[in-house]
Amino acid sequence: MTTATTQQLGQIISRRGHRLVVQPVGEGKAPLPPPIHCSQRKRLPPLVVGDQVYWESTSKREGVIVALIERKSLLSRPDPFNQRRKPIAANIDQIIIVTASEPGIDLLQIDRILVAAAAISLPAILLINKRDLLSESEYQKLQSSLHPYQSAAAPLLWVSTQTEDGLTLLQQQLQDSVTVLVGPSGGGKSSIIQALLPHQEVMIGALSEASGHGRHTTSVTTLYPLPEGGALIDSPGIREFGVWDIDKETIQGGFVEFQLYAGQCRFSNCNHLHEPGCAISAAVKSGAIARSRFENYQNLINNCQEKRSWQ
Ligand SMILES: Nc1nc2c(ncn2[C@@H]2O[C@H](COP(=O)(O)OP(=O)(O)OP(=O)(O)O)[C@@H](O)[C@H]2O)c(=O)[nH]1
Ligand SMILES: [Mg+2]
Ligand SMILES: [Zn+2]
Repeated sequence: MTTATTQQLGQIISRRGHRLVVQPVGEGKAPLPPPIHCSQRKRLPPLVVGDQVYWESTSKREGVIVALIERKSLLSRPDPFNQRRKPIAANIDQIIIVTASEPGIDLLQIDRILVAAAAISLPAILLINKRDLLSESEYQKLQSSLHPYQSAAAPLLWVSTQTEDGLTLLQQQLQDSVTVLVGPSGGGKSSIIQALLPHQEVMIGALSEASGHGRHTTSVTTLYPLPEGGALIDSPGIREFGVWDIDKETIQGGFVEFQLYAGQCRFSNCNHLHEPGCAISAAVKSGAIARSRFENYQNLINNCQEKRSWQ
């Protein structure tokens, strides 16, 4: 018996501490084999949900991961408690930012996630959930504050898991792609997955009565395969999606509408802060670039590490 013949292909579908759950690859249209609980060989880097791996069986439902197949993409965020980035998920094709009027729509947080997505060249979709909670006038108001996204940064989807509004459109965006859902706790990431996959058991939490804020119901990132191909990845709600370790060019990459003005500022190294002859500032004044996006851009630039070294 050689080692090579006992190695099998699989994908990590959840991780809790050092316990990794691997979904072995199925055969054709046959139902998927049961998941295997695995440890990993020490020489491998920390593994995350979405990783494609080779594993070897050690007992009936247990195994050890022996090799990692090269990742197509890795979404991570800086960890405020240490200097390294915290990996979230691998081999993703797109990011859906899920947010809702409860617990509140934070445009700066959306822009931070858009920067993080652009930094790894992943397309993002902005999903506003809980459409059912909005009156017509609230909906109109929100639509106008989100207009800059729809016209520039990311397609916008309005969804309600309660009335099932927008779910068909959403489904069309998901086919054959691995999609990670990110956003604040209580926005409805898990509810959306549950609505799309009614036979799965997904943990959904009630908003805390007192604060109206989420309670961090999902604590483990989990991958759910879609029956038609592709997968959805549920992630724990984020309080802070920092981009302070990202450089100026990468932040600018998250503001796609600025690219139209590339090379038009008086200074070639213009930071678009307060420099004279800045084409971006002029576009904001004329209304071609949304002031809310510009202010968020300035906020991110003023807080990034690189800025500290300019001063
Ligand atoms: N009114 C309304 N409530 C919704 C909708 N979708 C989800 N909810 C409620 O919002 C609350 C939070 O939903 P979750 O799906 O747990 O939110 P989450 O984003 O997964 O939260 P974390 O796991 O903490 O990150 C639950 O009480 C849901 O029932 C919706 O379309 N309309
Ligand atoms: Mg959740
Ligand atoms: Zn400029």
